Amino acid sequence: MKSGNSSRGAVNVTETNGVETHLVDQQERARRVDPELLKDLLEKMLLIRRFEEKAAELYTLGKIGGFCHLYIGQEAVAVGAISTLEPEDTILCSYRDHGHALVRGLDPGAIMAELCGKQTGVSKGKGGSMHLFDRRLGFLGGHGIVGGQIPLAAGVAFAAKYLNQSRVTLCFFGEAAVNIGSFHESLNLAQLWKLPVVFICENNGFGMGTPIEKASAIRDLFEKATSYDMSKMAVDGMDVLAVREVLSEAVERARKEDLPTLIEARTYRFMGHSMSDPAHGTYRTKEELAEHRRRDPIKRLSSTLESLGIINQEYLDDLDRKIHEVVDQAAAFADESPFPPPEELTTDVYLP
Ligand SMILES: Cc1ncc(C[n+]2csc(CCOP(=O)(O)OP(=O)(O)O)c2C)c(N)n1
Repeated sequence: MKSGNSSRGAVNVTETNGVETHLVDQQERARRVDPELLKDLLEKMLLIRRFEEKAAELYTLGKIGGFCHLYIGQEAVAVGAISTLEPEDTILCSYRDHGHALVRGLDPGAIMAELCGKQTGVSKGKGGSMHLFDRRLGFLGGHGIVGGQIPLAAGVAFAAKYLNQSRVTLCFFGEAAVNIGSFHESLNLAQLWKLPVVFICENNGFGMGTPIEKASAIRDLFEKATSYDMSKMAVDGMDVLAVREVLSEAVERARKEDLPTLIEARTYRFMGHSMSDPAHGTYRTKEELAEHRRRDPIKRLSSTLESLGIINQEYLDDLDRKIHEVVDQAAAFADESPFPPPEELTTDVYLP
């Protein structure tokens, strides 16, 4: 497996029927990381979880309308990956974008206001859940077209190289996007033109209700990079520290050598595809869902940190209380904010 040469970031995997087993467990990884950073990673994952629980509540109350795709279960991917970036770097992702936006530092109140269609939202209430955006923070969406962000990310990386800027682009997408033609066109050009971009496939096993086995001729999606002679890695997407290690290596390769990487983060979504689907749906059993919930990335990191004596139950309770307050304030801000006025109906939107 081509994965770069760093023993620190490379994933030690034994391939058994396409399923990887990590040889280094999370405790060992944690010992190599500053305890303050470990606590920060935990806080960010918990913020996403609590924010989305609140979003689900507001959706049920009819305060959020339209599409709303929750990220619950996948938090370790966005948190681990984005924790490796510098402020000048850029991020593009799919419509399942609340977590990525929160980690990048977009204001929780402005995100919640966007979900509620309010004028104070990050996209002035006109983008909604799928189109979070903040150019100043290098957060270039939130994209509703499956795979649509992949060629855009290649273009953003091309611009960085062309302008001689030391700027890395992270591009997140679901596993259903790897069968889109522009995924292949983008990977080909990214390697051919040596672009500073990291492609992160968040393989949560399902494209809406279609399991990956029914949509892809191969199981190891990271192998798709082989066609383009691109570096590639698979990682346990439920382990925030494993994700961080792999991303550190890929981001460094992009920044120092102008070389792209394809990463497959194996994760799982605990909720339905969107708010309009029940959590387990008809395409998976309650038992399967329960089994994956045992891999919960937040519980995993908090257990690791407790076992290392870095945090205790009191710390966790305080943290949770603090995050609940942030999320409640975000919801109140969204609720109190006005809807865009009628005269704004045609501004900032594409009119054919
Ligand atoms: C080009 C295109 N085709 C179909 C759709 C409808 N659609 C929305 S989400 C989705 C599934 C995508 O699954 P995946 O890429 O694995 O991401 P996930 O939802 O699992 O995060 C589909 C088919 C779309 N938005 N865009």
